[in-house]
Amino acid sequence: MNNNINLNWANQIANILDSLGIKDICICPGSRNTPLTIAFTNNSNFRCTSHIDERSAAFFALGISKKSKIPSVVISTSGTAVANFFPAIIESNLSRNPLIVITADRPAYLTNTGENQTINQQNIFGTHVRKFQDLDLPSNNEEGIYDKIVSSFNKAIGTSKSPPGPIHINIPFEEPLIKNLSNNQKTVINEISIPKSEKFINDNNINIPNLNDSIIVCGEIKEKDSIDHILKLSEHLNAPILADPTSKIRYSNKHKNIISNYNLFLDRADLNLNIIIRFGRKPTSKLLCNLLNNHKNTLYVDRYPQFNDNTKNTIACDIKYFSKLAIDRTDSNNDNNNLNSLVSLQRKINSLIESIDINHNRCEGVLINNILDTIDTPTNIFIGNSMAIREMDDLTNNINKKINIYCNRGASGIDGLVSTALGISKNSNKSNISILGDLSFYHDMNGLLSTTQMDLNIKFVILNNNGGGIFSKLDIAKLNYDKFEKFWTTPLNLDIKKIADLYNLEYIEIKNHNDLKRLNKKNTKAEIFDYKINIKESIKNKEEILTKVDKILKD
Ligand SMILES: Cc1ncc(C[n+]2csc(CCOP(=O)(O)OP(=O)(O)O)c2C)c(N)n1
Repeated sequence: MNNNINLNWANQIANILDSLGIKDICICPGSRNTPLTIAFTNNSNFRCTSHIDERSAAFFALGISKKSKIPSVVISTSGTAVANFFPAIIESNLSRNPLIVITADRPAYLTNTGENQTINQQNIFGTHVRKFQDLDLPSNNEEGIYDKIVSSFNKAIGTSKSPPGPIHINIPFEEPLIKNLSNNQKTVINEISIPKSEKFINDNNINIPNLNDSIIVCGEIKEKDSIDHILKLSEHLNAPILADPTSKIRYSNKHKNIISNYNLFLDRADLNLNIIIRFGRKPTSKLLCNLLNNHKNTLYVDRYPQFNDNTKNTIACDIKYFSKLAIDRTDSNNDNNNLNSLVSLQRKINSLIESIDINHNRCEGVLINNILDTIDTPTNIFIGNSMAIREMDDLTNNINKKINIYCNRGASGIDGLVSTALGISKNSNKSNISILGDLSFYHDMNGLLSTTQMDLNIKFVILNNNGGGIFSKLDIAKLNYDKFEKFWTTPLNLDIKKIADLYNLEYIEIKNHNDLKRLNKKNTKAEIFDYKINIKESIKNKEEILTKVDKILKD
């Protein structure tokens, strides 16, 4: 038998993935994955990084894929290591980002025998992956591997029926795992043509309904090139665009039709809606989601409108294709009063939102708006969940900057956010800023180790309200329950400066508006900006803003 059968097998897998254009490989330490680790690290076409914590590793890989749209790979040993990939797999699935998870395994005959570090890894991620592919034990017959890897890869990048997402390839290895480092088998990949992946094709026979008296709602949209088409459609229909922070439209195009602060006034707008045209995932604003759910005629346009969405009236189509067709096939709608109604409300409060700064009103949303004002270079912003995204939604203006926005809103976990942001900053020549709550930051503190191992140009801005500030806005907070703090807010009482010291990172406390200028300073190292804020004070200050908004809207 060939001495290096495991390594040859692993090399073949690595070569196939190389030929498919994969570049980034996140590898977690272990014994069973030794042949894989050698095969991938020995191939100079790959950028391999090492990660101790599998949960962080998978989110880091997800972050890379989010930006590049090319699947990145995360590799682990067998056992509970595998299970630590689960949160990132769920996020990758629901946020439609490609991810390839490769797990080493013990031979199947050892499952349920009490053997060390042996668990049942078959289909462990269930319906959360687009495909589970188990490989046979390594042998000299490598023929089958090629089809299995390529068909799995095609599921990861998306097909005509399902969006991009995670796939799981499980690879059992027998001992001895490795005998020497030499690869004694020539790879044959170059002689095999790589099949074209299945492409999504827009249907020319789409039926465009009556789009008069409409509004356009944009949730998280990934394709930047849709934005101009949405603006043109909005102009054609005189339809206001209610743009979620994650829509890529709110901060990259200043336009009179874009409404940014609807969450503050949507319930006061005088709307006469025939139809709501919806692009992207459901928006952050509860008010807006309620409108979408309650309106009889919401049209959802998306390549995969049935994926994790309950909207009944749908068109399966690219946004830009639909927009072009809609402009061609409908008359312009000059008397759409919904535009006037929302634009006049938005205009009334614009100067208030523009004028508030953290020197005069300390709260999370004002800080985020001030950050957006301050940024003067092309920037990737990764926005965290909980208050970060909600306050961003409430209190940020429509601006025109080179900002690309990212988030983990697939399942809205507060886990893995540090690592996802770090993954986005990898291979990036832009500025990178990640705005996270202190609990979210703590939750993935392990991920920070990567900042000591690679040049990652990223600035973390911590909304440090000492625990889950969002819970102070819940009904339970008003009931004076004496265990509220311990079981909901869960204050950390940690000194973030010491976390920065642990990882040898720059620490800056944001005391006033002037401190934000430092966000424009180039640095190849990660930095932590600590915005300390008392949650009670923050809630009071936000209420002050809402009272002013009320007054302005009534005048
Ligand atoms: C993995 C995970 N665990 C728990 C939750 C529930 N949860 C939602 S928000 C939140 C608190 C977040 O606190 P922080 O990150 O400090 O943000 P803040 O609410 O203060 O803005 C928690 C625990 C979650 N979304 N994800």
